[in-house]
Amino acid sequence: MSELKAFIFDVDGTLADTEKDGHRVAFNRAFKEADLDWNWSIDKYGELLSVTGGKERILHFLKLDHPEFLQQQQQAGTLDDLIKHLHGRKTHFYTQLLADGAIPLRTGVKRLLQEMREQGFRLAIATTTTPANVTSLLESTLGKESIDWFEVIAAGDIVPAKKPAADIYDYALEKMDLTAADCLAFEDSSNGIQSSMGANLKTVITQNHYTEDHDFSGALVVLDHLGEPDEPCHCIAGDIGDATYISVAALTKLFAA
Ligand code: XBP
Ligand code: MG
Repeated sequence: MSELKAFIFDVDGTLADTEKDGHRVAFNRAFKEADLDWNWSIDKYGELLSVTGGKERILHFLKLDHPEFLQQQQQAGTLDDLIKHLHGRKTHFYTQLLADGAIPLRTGVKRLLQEMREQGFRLAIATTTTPANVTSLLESTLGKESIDWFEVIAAGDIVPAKKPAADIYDYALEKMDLTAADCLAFEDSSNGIQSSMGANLKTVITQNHYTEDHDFSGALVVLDHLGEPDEPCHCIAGDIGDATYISVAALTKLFAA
């Protein structure tokens, strides 16, 4: 029987609802600064989220909506530099938004992280986003010292293939010298659960506005959020018994089921 030793968290959509009012706004600011008349609406961005990674998402958008512009950039040999520049400026605007406190943690995240630490569980992060975005989110919501709560912050380009590939979770497990059987993952999207389950990790889903219609087959449980004692969570799939919020005790029970 495996023993639960560690929790591995996705970031965007899981620790915080960062996409609609964070990343999307930052992309649009970067496009405006570059005098590009691209503006990603909430719905458009929801479609583009099917591709993980900001640089990959810009390329996907150009292929879909601006093939001529894309071809011009490719022929001029300037495409990679343009995407890297736009993404770098987007990251600047995004980390500025975080520093201004624009994006809070999702319900239950701070409480559960503190409970996990008090009970001696090991913590890690496995995300597609850029490392600077992770440290900025942690600093702005939990304080600078919270970066050290996570033994491994596996993020962005550190692995060759982004989610839904399992690379980022395999990398985190390897760095922690743990097997998937020792851990539980937290995710919010279909790309995310494909990645975590691709690494054979049992996975808890907290869905959000962009992912509520995603396929979460195989998840241990699908929730609207992690809940608080005074703010019950709701089980969309799976079973948390009579628990009304996610605690370490509830997770241990789910893990052993
Ligand atoms: C979400 C992503 C990221 C962010 C944007 O990552 O796919 O690409 O949308 O961040 P996860 P970057 O859910 O794995 O945390 O622009 O830095 O990629
Ligand atoms: Mg996510």
